[in-house]
Amino acid sequence: MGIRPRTVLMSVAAGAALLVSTALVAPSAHAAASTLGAAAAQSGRYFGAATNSFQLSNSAYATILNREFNSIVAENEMKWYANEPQQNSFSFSAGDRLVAHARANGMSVRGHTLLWHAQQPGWAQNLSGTALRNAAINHVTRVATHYRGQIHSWDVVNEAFADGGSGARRDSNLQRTGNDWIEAAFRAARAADPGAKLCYNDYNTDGINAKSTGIYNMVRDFKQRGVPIDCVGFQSHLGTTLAGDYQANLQRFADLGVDVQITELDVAQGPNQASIYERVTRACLAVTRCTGITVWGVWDAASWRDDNPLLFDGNGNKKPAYTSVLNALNSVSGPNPTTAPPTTTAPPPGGGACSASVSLNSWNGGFVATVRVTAGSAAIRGWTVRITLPGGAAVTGTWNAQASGSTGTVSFGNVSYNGQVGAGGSTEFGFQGTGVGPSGTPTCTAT
Ligand code: 9MR
Repeated sequence: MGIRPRTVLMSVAAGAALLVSTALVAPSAHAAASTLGAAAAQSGRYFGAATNSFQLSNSAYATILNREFNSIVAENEMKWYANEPQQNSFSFSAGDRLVAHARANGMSVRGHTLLWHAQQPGWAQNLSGTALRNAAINHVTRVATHYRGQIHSWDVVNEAFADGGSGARRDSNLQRTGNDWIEAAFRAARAADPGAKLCYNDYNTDGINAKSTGIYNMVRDFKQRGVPIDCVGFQSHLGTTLAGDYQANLQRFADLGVDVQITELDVAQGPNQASIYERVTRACLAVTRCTGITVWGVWDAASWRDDNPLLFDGNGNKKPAYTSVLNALNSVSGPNPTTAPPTTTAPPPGGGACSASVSLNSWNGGFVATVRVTAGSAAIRGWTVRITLPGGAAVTGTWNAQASGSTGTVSFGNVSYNGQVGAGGSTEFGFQGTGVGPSGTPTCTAT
């Protein structure tokens, strides 16, 4: 990314800032708003900042946060390591303080983040397979349930795609539980909090490139198969240039039928800082479904980067970038973004049909079977697959399904997060065994 994380405390260079006088754009339908949140609200959008609960007790900081922003996101305190430090033992107090602060000050809350390969608690880092999948879905369910009704948008899954030209998923312990881990997380989040918008969030997606296209293809697939996704977050940790197709990239996602949000904006200090901030703001305003912008911190002293990338300096002074954002927000009074709450999809009617196919990876004395369950022309609510093993073979482990029996004909039923399959859609489970793997055609019964 060309971005240097903060490694040392920087002393703030005062006095050197060049104050550029920016021509005020005459607002047409309304008087210019004097804060970022109020200016964004003129077109129905929010303008937010990442924060940490300990920062709220710094009064200079809190004054700016409360005056300028009408949305907050936890920079760290709603991450897995923070709110489930021991398995099934939850610690919500820091996140709760942020939510209470937001409510008291009329701000909405972005939730960041339910599942991510980084900042996992140690116990989760040590899990794999079914145990990790179950723990991850339990985490999504418990956290989204705790905050039910209080979160505007959840980053359900963060940074699951690889950098570089592959456009593929990133390898991680979560990815190794099966490619359907992301959709399982979105389904669990929807069930737990039907009122929150559910987002996929990533970085290095600030233009049309291999990574953003990989995500685009996933979102298109989710929309086609009815996986509940409402929004895509573009982190926008930016350097000294901005891709010319930044807005076009937002628009192509919006055209898939999801909202888009700028979720972690910060821009390297330098001659282009103010103009890049302005262009990002204008790009969001120009995309009807771009519903809000969040900067990744209030002032430079609090940034994770050491190149002063935020809108306020360490003394709380407004930088030229602040003025460029405010003026851009004030220059546009519409169009309003889509504000309708996400549609809660009723469970599909039962009674559809399904089929199953097995692919085997065998060796002398054992095998791994991957089973694909495919719904027929109607959606299904649940499934049971029966597979007959040859004499002497036995199932020793199963993931993404509940096995009953281990020898002869074994039944595999769906688990909570993968029973619903849209018409024509499919899901996978797997099992490992000793002996020779199955060779016949499995039967599939839909419920
Ligand atoms: O700003 C966050 C920093 O305080 C943490 O140390 C870091 C840990 O990985 O995470 C930072 O926030 C990241 C965010 O959660 C996801 N996108 C990238 C952000 C910057 O690294």
